[in-house]
Amino acid sequence: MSRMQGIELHAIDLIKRAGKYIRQKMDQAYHIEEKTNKSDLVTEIDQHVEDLLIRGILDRYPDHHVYGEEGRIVRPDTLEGTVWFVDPIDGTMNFIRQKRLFAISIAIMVEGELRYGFVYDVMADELFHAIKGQGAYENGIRLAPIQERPVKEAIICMNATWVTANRRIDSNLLAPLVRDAVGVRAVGAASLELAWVAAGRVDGYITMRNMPWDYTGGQVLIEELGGRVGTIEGMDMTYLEQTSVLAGSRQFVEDVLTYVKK
Ligand code: 2AM
Ligand code: CA
Repeated sequence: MSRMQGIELHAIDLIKRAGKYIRQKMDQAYHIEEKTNKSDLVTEIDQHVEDLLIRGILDRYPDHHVYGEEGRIVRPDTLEGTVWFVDPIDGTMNFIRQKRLFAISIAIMVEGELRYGFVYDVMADELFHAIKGQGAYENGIRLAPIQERPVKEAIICMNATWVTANRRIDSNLLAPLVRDAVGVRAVGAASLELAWVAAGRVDGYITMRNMPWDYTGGQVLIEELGGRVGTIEGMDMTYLEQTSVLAGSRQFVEDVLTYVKK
């Protein structure tokens, strides 16, 4: 077996072990800190899980790079070589307040191409994973291609922030989506919302503020199932900075772009 053939199993093993650690620690007292604002939180569990994942990756692949949310290792500033995008707990607010609906998200990029994506719903014990060109799976069962749906037939995952006054987009542009869609939901964990698009539980995900560790795991899942992931301006991702995210079937994404470009 070549070094890269085992990478999927290695990633899954690390994710499952990290999930077990989180479930063991989550009912004990832990320290919580605010990062940029009151909704951007980190706990010592996020930090320790990122440390566990980094160690597990670099022990086996010392020449790989890790782009992690909690900055426990210097982030690469290019996409050269093999880059692991790691979010140890996506949906930290849910983790702290709801004790569910948070995920471990990992994506592996090789020479600029996203090849592997993993999103693990820790409390539901649901692992979504995809390998480019080899299918996308929910707990080992192959997922069907994403159904094409226009906005008028879609359930959209979107936080209400973006239809109230905000710094990133004119709220009048996104409000008509809420009016026209079949329903709107907000889970509070970007990677899970993207995994749910892949699994056909919802039809699209829109946010104005994600980082690469939030969306890359889910991006691999969605693209492998024929869907699209890009920015709200209709551009491709550039992966090293904060970005908007518009994800769903080709038809959903094209339809949303007609609302936003009005
Ligand atoms: P996190 O819990 O890993 O921070 C909440 O709406 C979603 O947005 C979560 O996926 C959350 O990820 C992410 N998020 C929260 N604050 C963010 C920020 N300042 N920049 C980018 N993503 C953020
Ligand atoms: Ca996180």
